[in-house]
Order: sequence, then C-alpha cells, then structure tokens
Amino acid sequence: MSLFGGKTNAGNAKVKALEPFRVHVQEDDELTTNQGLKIVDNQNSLRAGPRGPTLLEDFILREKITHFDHERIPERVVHARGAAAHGYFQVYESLAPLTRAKFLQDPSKITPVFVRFSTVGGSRGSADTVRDVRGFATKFYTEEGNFDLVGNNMPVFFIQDAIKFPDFVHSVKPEPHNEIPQASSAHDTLWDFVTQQTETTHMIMWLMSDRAIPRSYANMEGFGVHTFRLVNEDGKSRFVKFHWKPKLGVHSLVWDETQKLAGKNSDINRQDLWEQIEAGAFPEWELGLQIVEESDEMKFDFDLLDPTKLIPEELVPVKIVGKMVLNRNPDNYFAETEQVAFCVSNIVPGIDFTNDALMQGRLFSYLDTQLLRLGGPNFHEIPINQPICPFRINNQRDGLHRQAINVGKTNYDINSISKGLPKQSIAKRGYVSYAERIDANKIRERSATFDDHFSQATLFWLSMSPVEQDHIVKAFTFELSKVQEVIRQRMINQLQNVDNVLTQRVAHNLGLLPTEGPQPGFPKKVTPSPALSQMNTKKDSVATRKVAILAADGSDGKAISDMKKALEAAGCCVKVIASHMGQLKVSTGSQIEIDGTIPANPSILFDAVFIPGGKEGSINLQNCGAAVHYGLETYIHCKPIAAVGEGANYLAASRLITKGDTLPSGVLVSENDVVTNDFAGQFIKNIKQHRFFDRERIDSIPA
Ligand code: HDE
Repeated sequence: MSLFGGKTNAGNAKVKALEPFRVHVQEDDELTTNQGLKIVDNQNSLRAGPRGPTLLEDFILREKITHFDHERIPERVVHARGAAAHGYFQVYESLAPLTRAKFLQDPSKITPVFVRFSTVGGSRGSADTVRDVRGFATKFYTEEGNFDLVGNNMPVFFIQDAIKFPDFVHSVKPEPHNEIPQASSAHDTLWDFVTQQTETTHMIMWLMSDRAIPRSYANMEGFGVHTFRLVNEDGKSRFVKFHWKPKLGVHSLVWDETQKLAGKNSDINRQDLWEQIEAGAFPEWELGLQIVEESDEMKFDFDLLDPTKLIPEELVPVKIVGKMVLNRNPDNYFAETEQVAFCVSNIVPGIDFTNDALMQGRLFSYLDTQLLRLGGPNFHEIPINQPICPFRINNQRDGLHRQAINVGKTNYDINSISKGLPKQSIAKRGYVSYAERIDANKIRERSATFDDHFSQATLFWLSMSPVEQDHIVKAFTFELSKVQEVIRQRMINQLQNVDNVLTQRVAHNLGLLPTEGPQPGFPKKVTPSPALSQMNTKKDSVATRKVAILAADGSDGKAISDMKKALEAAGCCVKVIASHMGQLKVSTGSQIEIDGTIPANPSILFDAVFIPGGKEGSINLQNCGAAVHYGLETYIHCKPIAAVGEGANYLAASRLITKGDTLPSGVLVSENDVVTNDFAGQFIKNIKQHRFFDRERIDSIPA
C-alpha cells in the first residue's frame, strides 16, 4: 500500500493491468509540473514586486490554472450519476453447449469485471435516492475482448423503437425552459409523453413500484432487457435474456425515506457500495439465463423482440450459471468511473444481437456518445477501457490523444510490404455475425405483434402483494398530483387498460373519475408471476444491514455492548448514536464510545434501531425531541425496533407501544434489562425481514 491510499487487494488481471497507470506518491517525492520540473513555491504566483501585477511569464501558474479550467468533460446525457467497482465473474459450469464465449466455458476462469451503477435522469450531482430506473452496466474483460452487458434494474423499457429515445429522454429530463425539476419524473412533460405513447405503460408500472427506490445497489436485480442470442461452436443459436440476481435479495427504501435521504445523505447508495467493499462485505450477484429455442420464437403472446415485454420466469425459468463479486473500489473516480465507456457493441464470439429495434439503435448510440464525451476515437486506449487481451491490432491510426505508437510502414489492408500483417482472423477464433436470414421490404412500420401495450402492465400489477400495490397507488398519486389536470385525467383513462381497481384507487386519490372507457379487450385476464414481487425475495441474511443503538447518558452499557456484539457477529454494521459525541456515561459507571450524533445519523440511515435499558438513559431519551423523533420515524418506515428494560418506557412515552397491549409487528420488547441470546436472535430474525409493512405510515405520527 502506498503512503497516500491505494488498495491492498492487488486483484485480478485487469486490476493488475491498471497498475502502470496508477500514480502513487511516495515519502520522498517532491511537487513537479506536468513536465517534471520541481516546484519550489506553490503558494505565490510570480509578480512584479510583492504588491504588483502577476506576470504572464508565470508558466507554473498558467499550467495549473489551464489544467483546472479544462478538468470537466460532458456528463453522460443519461445515467450521469453513477458509482462503480471492480470485481470478477466466474461461471459455475461450462456453457459450451449454449455458447462459444470462452469466459462462459471454464469454471476455473476468473474474468475481471468493472460494474457501474447509475440513476438515469439526474445530473452528476443529483441525489441517489430519486424515483428512477437504475443502470447496471458490466464490462467483462475477457480473453476474447471486452463484453459490455449494459442493463438496468428493471427488465423492460419505456419504448419499443430507438427513434423515440430522444423524445422520451427529453420528456423525463428537467423541462427545457427552466431546468426544473432535477432528477424527478413528477412533472408535466414526462406524463404528457407517457399518455401519448401507451407502449410506456408497462415500464411506468415498474417506475411507480418500489424497484425505483432500491435500498442499495447490492439489493437490486439486473437485467439485460433485450433478447440476445447465444451461439455455440456448431453455429446453433438460441435466444437469451440475461439476469443478475443479488445474493442479499431485492429490497427497497420507502418513499418518505428516499426524499429525506436526498437531503440528509444524497450519496447513500454510492457510499454504501464503497463502504461494503472497504469492509470486505463484497456485493455479489448470480448470473441467470432464460433460454428460448429458436423454434419457440413465436410461441409467446408477446414478441421476443419487444423490449417493453419480459418473459415471466414461470414460463421460462432462470437458469443460474455463475456469480459476480465486486471486491475492489476504484482508485480514482474520474479516471475509472467517469471515463469508463460502455458500448453495447462490445461483444465476444458466442453472443449476438437480435433485431430488437431499441437495441439496434443503441448499437449506434453508445459509440457515438463516447466520441463526444471522451473527446475522440481513441477512448478505448484510456486505461479503464483497455481490454486485457491484445487489441488495436489494426490499421486505425492517429486521432486526438493517440497513445499507441504503431511501428512500421504500412497502415492499410491488404498490404504486401508488411507481409499482409495484421492478418484477418479465422472464423473459428474471431467474431462471426449470426447468419440470420432476412427477407423483407424496407419500410417504416412496426409489427402488429408489438401492439399490446397493457397486458404485461396488468401482469405486473396483479403479481404485486397488497403492500406493493399500495406503494404503486401512492406513487401514481404523488407524481400525477404534480402535473396538469388534463394530463392527470388522460393517465387515469389510460390506467383503465391495466386494472380497474388500480384506476379507481388512483382516481379517488386525485379526486377524478375516468372520462372514457378502456380500449376494447382490456384489461386482459393474465396469470400473475410471483417472481415479480419483491415480497418473495430472499430474507435469509442481515449482512450489511445497518443498526443504530439509540442511547443517552445513563443507558445500560452492558446491554449496548452485548447487542452490538451479537449483531456484528451476524454481519450487521452497528453504530451507537447519542445526542453528543465522545463517551457515553453508561449506568454501570463505565464509558462507551459514541459513533455519531443523532442529527448526523438520522434513523433513515439505518435499517433497525435498538434501545437499551437504564432508567436515567431512558428518561434522557424521552426528554430529547430528536430522540423521540428517531423512534417515530423508524416506526413509520416499518423498520425493526427492539428495546430492553427501561428502553421500553421510551417506546411507550412515544405512544409506539401500550403496556399490556399486543406489540406491533417488528417491535420487540423485553422487560428484562439483559440482552439474552434469544432476544438478540429474535431481533436478528426481524432484521432479516427488512420491513414490517403492516404498520405502514400512521398519519397521526408526526415524523
Ligand atoms: Fe442507454 N445510453 N440507451 N439504455 N444506458 C447510455 O451511453 C441509449 C437503454 C444504459 O454506466 C448513453 O455512455 C439509447 C436501455 C446504461 O456508463 C447513451 C437507447 C438500457 C447506461 C445511451 C438506450 C440502457 C446507458 C449515455 C434506446 C437497459 C449507463 C452515456 C435506443 C438495457 C452506462 C453513455 C454507464 C447509457 C443511449 C436505452 C442502459 C446516450 C439510444 C434499454 C446502464 O449512449
């Protein structure tokens, strides 16, 4: 490890390949200019006398200021705000029967990856917790070149054809006349677009659901969205949908919490990713494939080429084929996370595209956008973008900031002077596009198989648990309450094609009624897909869950340390929070180090709260408004709460429990001051559940 940072995890082939580019400042290093000249005075510019004008001659000042002036590059037009990490991918067993991609054939092979997560609509400095789709882009550095799987945390998209993308993005971004609102879909132009373009309906259901407000990146699924092809050594092609399944399950924040977080800690998701990796709790996902034989292409009641549709897992199961672990933070945000250039056209032999018209447009857009963002055609030479296999073995030359020094007299193909080098590869080793037969007229027309814009929106709605449905209704209400009434009304009318109950509930909240009926044949009868509900996710671990121990002077020190020990042993991150910093004077007379204050560590930064006993401590908490608010807010966000001994009086004084009555779900109380193994075990069991939604927001609670 160098003196000023740098990671101990030397890591995989890509992490090692980056080493020559890292600048480690050593103990005896001295400040230099970019030309290597040692700088003696970095505090004063060169002037004509101590009170005189600065001299143009001051090349050191000019170099420093000029560099500074040029430090910004255009932010991504979408997905500007992101966070990334290094890691590796490993396949569980050879997938040779399905694909000739080498990184999917050898279970002993470690393929380096760099993964960037992002929100879509907001600028680089916007909040992490906005209601939005999340990007989930993975660059696999394979021995056959880079494969970029540039996906999202939702399995479908808003539109069916790339030609609509600029319109859609313009509508969701801040409005052009006043650049309001930042990173929010709750405004006129998005909903105007949505009600004019009904193919958005399915994705809008996802956007209004809890998937749009993930608890952390490690709690998100990822999806390739489009149908791709896998092609094996014999040239046989099958259709495939890519899935990432998170080891820690799919969990979300609640809406009130996300809005408060946007102010209290707008970096919550990127910070969580960073801290988990630093702590060695490496985020992990499994790669899943839904495989469809070519002969089955037309057997579904939707078109496989339509990116507004998913294949229900109950129809085509997700085959788990490998795992990805993120185990190293980047060294430098700009050099790595900002300059990484994902291109959907980065592909390897054995994987191919389909004719999905959205994907076809993306094949143009990503390369094009990097040319602007990274300033020219040599962005593949930026260290984070370089493959780990031989690359740029071709006759492409020159361009801004070219790094490679191509040696030799020839820069054209076919040449005889350089023995015809470099030679084309052979089909067995190189990339060969799948020879799909196309026999068609050149037309601007969409297939009728793309016409059903509502059935899968109905499928999504009916697959949700009552709690998830409540959240969707509230999200529609919130968003539509912020748009013009005429648009609001159109959306109510549109929702009738999805579900009558949904329509009635949203309409009621908005004080409206549908003014026209649904389209003929809608809403359709569908069979729900339980796999779509987050309620059916894994709830078997508390790893990385954050727990606050809310304490005050006079709290029971033994209960604090016993609970802390038990939670940490289970994998939780625990902090002792009080109204002041320094040492807590606990009831035993000893002292406990406080990790943070209540204002800097609000309940929204934690997944659960524990209140220790100790009479004086409990009274101190009851007399502290901020501490009372802490418990109330934890309660309305449905998080597990546990209290022992006198700690229960704090809950009772806040009217969260009534002595003698049944406890609300997820609230655990022991009369005994002692944290027994059983009690800690029960609390841990509750933390695994994440939230107890049956005590969803109680309007009389002022938090
Ligand atoms: Fe993107 N998208 N996109 N997109 N997209 C970009 O490329 C585009 C789409 C996705 O972390 C841009 O480098 C078009 C679907 C992610 O760097 C741009 C269309 C999906 C990221 C672009 C789509 C995505 C991007 C902006 C419709 C999920 C962030 C900056 C035809 C499967 C990657 C950049 C990162 C980024 C274009 C639709 C995911 C402009 C034209 C569908 C995760 O090229």
